[in-house]
Amino acid sequence: SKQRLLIKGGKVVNDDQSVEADVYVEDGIVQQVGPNLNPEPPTGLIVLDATDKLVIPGGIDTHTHMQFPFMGSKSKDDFHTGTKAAVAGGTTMIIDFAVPQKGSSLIEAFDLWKSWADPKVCCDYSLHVAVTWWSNKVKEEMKSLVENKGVNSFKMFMAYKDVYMLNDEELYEAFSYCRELGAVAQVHAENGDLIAQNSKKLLSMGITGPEGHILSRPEEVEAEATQRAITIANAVNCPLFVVHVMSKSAARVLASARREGKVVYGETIAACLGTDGTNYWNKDWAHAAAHVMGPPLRPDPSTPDFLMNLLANADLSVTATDNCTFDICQKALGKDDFTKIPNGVNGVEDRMSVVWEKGVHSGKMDENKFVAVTSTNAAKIFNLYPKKGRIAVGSDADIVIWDPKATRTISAKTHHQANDFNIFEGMVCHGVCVATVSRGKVVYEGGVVKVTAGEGKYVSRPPFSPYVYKRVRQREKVCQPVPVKRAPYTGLVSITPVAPK
Ligand code: DUC
Ligand code: ZN
Ligand code: ZN
Ligand code: ZN
Repeated sequence: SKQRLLIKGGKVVNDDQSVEADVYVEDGIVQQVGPNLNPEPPTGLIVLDATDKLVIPGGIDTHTHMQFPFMGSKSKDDFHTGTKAAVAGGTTMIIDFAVPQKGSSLIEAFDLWKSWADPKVCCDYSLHVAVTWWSNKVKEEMKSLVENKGVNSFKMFMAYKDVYMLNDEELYEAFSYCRELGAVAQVHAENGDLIAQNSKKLLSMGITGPEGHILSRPEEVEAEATQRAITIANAVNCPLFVVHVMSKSAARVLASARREGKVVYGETIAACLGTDGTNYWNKDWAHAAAHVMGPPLRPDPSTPDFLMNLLANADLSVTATDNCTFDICQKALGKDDFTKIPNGVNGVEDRMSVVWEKGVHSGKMDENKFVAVTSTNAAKIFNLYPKKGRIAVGSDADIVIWDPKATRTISAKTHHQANDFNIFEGMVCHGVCVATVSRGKVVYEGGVVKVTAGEGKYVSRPPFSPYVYKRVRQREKVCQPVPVKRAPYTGLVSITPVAPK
């Protein structure tokens, strides 16, 4: 479009520096960043005043499930309401998941998800693809998705037994092939066999409520799978991205692997930064069930602070949401059996404010780190950078004007999401999105969303992200076992083997 936009008087914040500067946008692309810009001609120029505000790269949510057919239901926010809510909260790109059933085509799943998203999205999006079974056909399809569809990340589930779960041999093969393709292997790290056994036992004891969900999936179920995924990925030198790191135990496992130099990245989600698993014992069933997601939120109330500290020191890299909303009626599918409560919570609208409140307002991180964990790191890992994740000449004009002083109280009564519950209900957040620009168009301003369904675009992501693969190759050089020709054995010749009698 020929729309021209000037963002005046703000402080431009990237992950590495902040500068007082105006930003001039044309054709959806940042054209100039600098002080006192006066683009010609002045007529037909839309001016946004950013005085006393921060001008930040739009948020990237690396983990959503819009209109996801899951656990006998379909998540309530579709690609329209979901992306509307995203831009209202300062997120300008989501990466959702195409999830094929076991035995079915990955490419068909990708095409199906894309056909759902394209007519509805109000901001840019991309798609990870799940590998839920293993065969030569799956390999061929992964290759084709990388080469022809712009997919550079595949998600493997270690949970959801019989539905999506892979065993260790399949994980090994999938990770190994991701390495060959230059993709990033993502993993949902929970021990699915253990969850199934624990659930059976709890149900037989008569524990059917939402607390059964957390009792069946204690922290070590997540930590063990996280360790196993790291071990398998490291064996084949595949970069690993652990989605939704939810517990202190799993985060510790991931952090120590990173400190050993392994190429692993951790994503945590707004839900476990802004609330916790004590909600599973709420006496209102609907309230407790609304918090059911996999992995579960943790009852240890020190978890949110712990995870935020790890984001601040780069042991964790990315904040996302796992946005997968179900309303109370959908959740009620599991009223007599916690294993049937559709798993999922909200977050896509509130993530930026929750991270600002718990991260920056609390003093744990600065504004640059905030940009890193809400946008830039994701852009680098998934090879979108510097088109996304940065405000610089030539970058896409996905920009948010952020008021660090304003406050907002989160509520289902005022949110833009389609479901009837908000897990952050009543939370007061400093840090408010006042305007959102998507590809150079103002899509949110002064509390009003001004979007057109289908205006967002699918974004291709080429393989071999330099940010990730530079490290993979360095490590390959250092850590590959080099076959050494050893001297012939001595001694063995003089021994006569004796079989047991
Ligand atoms: N966990 C959820 O809570 N929802 C969707 C899928 C998942 O892994
Ligand atoms: Zn998951
Ligand atoms: Zn998910
Ligand atoms: Zn506060």
